[in-house]
Amino acid sequence: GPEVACVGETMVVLTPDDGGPLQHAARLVVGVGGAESNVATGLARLGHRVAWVSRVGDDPFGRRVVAEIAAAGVDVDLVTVDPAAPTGVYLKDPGPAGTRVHYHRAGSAASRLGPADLADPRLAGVRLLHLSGITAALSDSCRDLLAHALGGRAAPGARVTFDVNHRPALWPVERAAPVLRELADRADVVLVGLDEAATLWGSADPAAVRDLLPGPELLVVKDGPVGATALPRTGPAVFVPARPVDVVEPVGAGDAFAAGFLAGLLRGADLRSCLRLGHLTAAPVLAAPGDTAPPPDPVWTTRALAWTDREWA
Ligand code: KDG
Repeated sequence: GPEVACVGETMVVLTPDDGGPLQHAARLVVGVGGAESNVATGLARLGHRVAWVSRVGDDPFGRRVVAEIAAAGVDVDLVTVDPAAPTGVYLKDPGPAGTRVHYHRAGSAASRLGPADLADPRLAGVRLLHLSGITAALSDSCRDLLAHALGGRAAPGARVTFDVNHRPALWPVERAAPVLRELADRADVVLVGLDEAATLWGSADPAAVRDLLPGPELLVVKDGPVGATALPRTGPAVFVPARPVDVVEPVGAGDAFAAGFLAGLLRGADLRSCLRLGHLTAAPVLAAPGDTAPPPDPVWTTRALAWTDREWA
């Protein structure tokens, strides 16, 4: 069975092929995007056995989503085809102030996920159960699923990992902030961006985020090109700087970082190595246009994990 299960919605994503504004686009490129399935893809490419749990519509886009994720080596046996609702879609609208997203996902098949989707006995043996705050914005049944999983009822022996993933296009910050804080505080391992924590909760630094979230055994605060800090509940915080990357498109980099970090946890690595593996896995996604990218060469990864701090920086 799988070592990890990642749970959440994945959509078809349509992007203007010329990189211009959506309003004037003549052609859209079809891709697949979803935060949790991006994490699953990253973990599979790093050699881990990982399942993606979700719902898709009984439609061509649903079949495309499942086929692409399966092609990356992810177990899709626990994906339900739900004939009662469509697969979600989102559009990217590139503009001078960055890319805006437009969602067509209200009432999607994945918004009908609920606790029953976690009842399969194959999930009982996973070591990590990965969730994100996106799911909290989708529906009441999705919030029930998160409560069920964070209560340890889906996979009793698993550590529950939670990426806060605030998506401003899904819900206003005033509604998201208390919900995401409450959910994150009940997870075992939490990942959050420092900018995201500042937007949601006004936190200025990693220690301030830790004060707001005393529950998790481990908190990871990511600060983009600066680096990332792991703050265990007991013991000193560990900071690892990011290495310079020529950024092409950042979407998906947080998910790749999560995949690398979680792979480190699965391998029993120390926190510094987990953070390094996060950065090393995020780098190729930052340097590529899509949501995912092939992982770094394992020979190079092994070497980079053994470097001294000076060699790394
Ligand atoms: O992390 C990347 C995701 O944001 C993207 O793939 C789309 O899952 C998505 C969402 O809900 O925004």
